[in-house]
Amino acid sequence: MPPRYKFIYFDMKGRGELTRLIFAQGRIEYDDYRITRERWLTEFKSKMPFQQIPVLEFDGHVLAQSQAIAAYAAEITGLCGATPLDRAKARMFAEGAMEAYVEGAWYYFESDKEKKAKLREKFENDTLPRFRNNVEKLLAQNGSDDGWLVGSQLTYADLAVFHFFDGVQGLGMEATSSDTPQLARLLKKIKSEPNISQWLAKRPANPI
Ligand SMILES: N[C@@H](CCC(=O)N[C@@H](CS)C(=O)NCC(=O)O)C(=O)O
Repeated sequence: MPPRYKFIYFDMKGRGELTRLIFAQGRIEYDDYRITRERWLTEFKSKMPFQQIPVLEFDGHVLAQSQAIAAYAAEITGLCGATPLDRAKARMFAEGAMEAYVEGAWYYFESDKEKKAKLREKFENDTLPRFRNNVEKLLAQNGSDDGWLVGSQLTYADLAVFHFFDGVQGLGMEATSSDTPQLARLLKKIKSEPNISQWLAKRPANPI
């Protein structure tokens, strides 16, 4: 019997959606347990390993830190990369994508008008084009016939990059540009993976 996974996070994509995408692609059944801020503070926060979420619980284990959870989910679904080097590269993309994503989230959640405008400027004119161009370059460097980021098959690196650009669109910005055709192809391919497209159709609608 496979373990019963319980994935605890807020009702948003944020630091949780990469694991949800990996579970979707790997057809792993899990409890997508979304909590309100109020429940977080009153019932959950003090009990979590680092007083943060996401957290994955199964078989009496409690796993925290979004990157560790995503790497574990990728491991059990065969999406982590074929060799130690590929696994390190996949992790490189997952961490890079999340670092860039978080900058977009800071902009999204900022309530002070002036600070928000500055954060948007930085994200839209620096973080986003830089990450986009870097991914395009790294796709060419990998040279996979099928256009994957690491090795010759889909890994969670592709899902991590997809998650970042999905968030970009959630912020009302253009994901790709005319200078990034390989990236545009990659995002389209991921969107049309049957397991992913099923998840995208049924997941709660949150911008980021
Ligand atoms: N390094 C951690 C950061 C986790 C984190 O910042 N989680 C936020 C939500 S995205 C959180 O738990 N916020 C509520 C709080 O800190 O009280 C990870 O990647 O999981």
